[in-house]
Amino acid sequence: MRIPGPRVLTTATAIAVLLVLMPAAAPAATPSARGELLVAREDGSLQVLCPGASASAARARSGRRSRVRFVEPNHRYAAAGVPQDDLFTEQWQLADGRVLGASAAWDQTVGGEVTVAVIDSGLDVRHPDLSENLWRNAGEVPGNGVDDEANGFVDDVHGFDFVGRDGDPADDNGHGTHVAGIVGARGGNGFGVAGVAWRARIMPVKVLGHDAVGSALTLAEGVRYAVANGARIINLSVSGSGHSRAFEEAVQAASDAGVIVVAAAGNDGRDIDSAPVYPAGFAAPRLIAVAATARGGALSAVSNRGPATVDVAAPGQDIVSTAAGGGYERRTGTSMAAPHVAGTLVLLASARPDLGADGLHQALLRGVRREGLAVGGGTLDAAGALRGALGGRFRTATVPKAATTKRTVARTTCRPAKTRARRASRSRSTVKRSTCRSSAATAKRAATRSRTRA
Ligand SMILES: [Ca+2]
Ligand SMILES: [Ca+2]
Ligand SMILES: [Ca+2]
Ligand SMILES: [Ca+2]
Repeated sequence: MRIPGPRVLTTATAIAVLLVLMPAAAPAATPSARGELLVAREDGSLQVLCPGASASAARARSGRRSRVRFVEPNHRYAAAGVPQDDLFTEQWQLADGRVLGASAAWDQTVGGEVTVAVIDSGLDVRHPDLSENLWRNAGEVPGNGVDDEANGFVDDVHGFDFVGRDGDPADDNGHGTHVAGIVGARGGNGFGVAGVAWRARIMPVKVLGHDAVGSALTLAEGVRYAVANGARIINLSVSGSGHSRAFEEAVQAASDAGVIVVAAAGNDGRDIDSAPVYPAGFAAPRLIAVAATARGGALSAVSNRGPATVDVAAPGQDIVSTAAGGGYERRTGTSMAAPHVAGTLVLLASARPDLGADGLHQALLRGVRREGLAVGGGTLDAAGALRGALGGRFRTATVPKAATTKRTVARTTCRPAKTRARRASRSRSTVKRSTCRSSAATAKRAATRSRTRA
């Protein structure tokens, strides 16, 4: 009499069961398997099936291989300090630890609820990678036409629009949405990009119109609104050569109130010490002017420079971030460099909540790397700033750097069937490291456009 052995599953049955058991694909709050299945066989081999692989195709590929023991979602496990956002590997300035030291910085903190005003063209408040990180005006009731908490602005639940003069700072250009994502797109949520700070509170203040141009009036009003409503950091990714006393007084008042103002140095490719641009050229002591670097660390060709005016340089070329309408896009310019500084200030403020504006400002500037660029301070280094601010409390990651690097490039696409079959025939018992690019990520990548902006 035959005693039945342990029950084995056919590939088809196992996959069918898994498809029923697996939750519907939705933006995951935790790292997900992204639809991949891991097939374990009786001979000890493991095989990854990409999303959409049919059971019959999988069977055909497996040929005479041994029977399936079990199938499960191909779960993800991250090294500390590496977000699982699926466009993270496209964020060269964060994925490469030599640029900002992002991974080492995130081993200290990923940033808490520090309010950053993004004074710009508005913000797509429904963007899934930003909506969780929005500043909310606690006393204001939306859409009732009443200034409920009496701050002088009606229905300003998520900031204010000084162009349309209403409580809806929707972004009709895209510039502000992109800048906001660099400061603080939600990190570690399994999709899109990671901001420098993962959980900042973004206060969108719309001062630029659909053409990304604003006036001294809207800019001065926007800065005063941000200060009055609790911003600790202001990002101003704008520049112009006309000097406005009203705008300068607003920036000076912000600085006097202990708010750090981060300003783009501008994209004219020239020295601004002799012919200044503003707000970068304003004299307020808590203003940080930021030039843009390209890959490799040199100043970007478009970036302004000037050791007397410009404080730091930060990445500003080919930066992938959030786009108005829910997608992602690449942009270049000092507008993209400034928010890296603003995000780093959020990390500093989260790691050292005892520090005031001057302490944060000094920690940021002391942490820079001197690399001979035509800026007064040096190149932004988030890890360096945190190391200085935390001293002996700076934690060194337990994960070896090599492993971290390997994990960040785990974006190998599902190879064409031919390649996979060839590899499978070569080695059966080793783990196939093939992973799959989700169809959503592929679509996003296709939609990622290249643009150069002011
Ligand atoms: Ca109000
Ligand atoms: Ca209201
Ligand atoms: Ca509006
Ligand atoms: Ca994200």
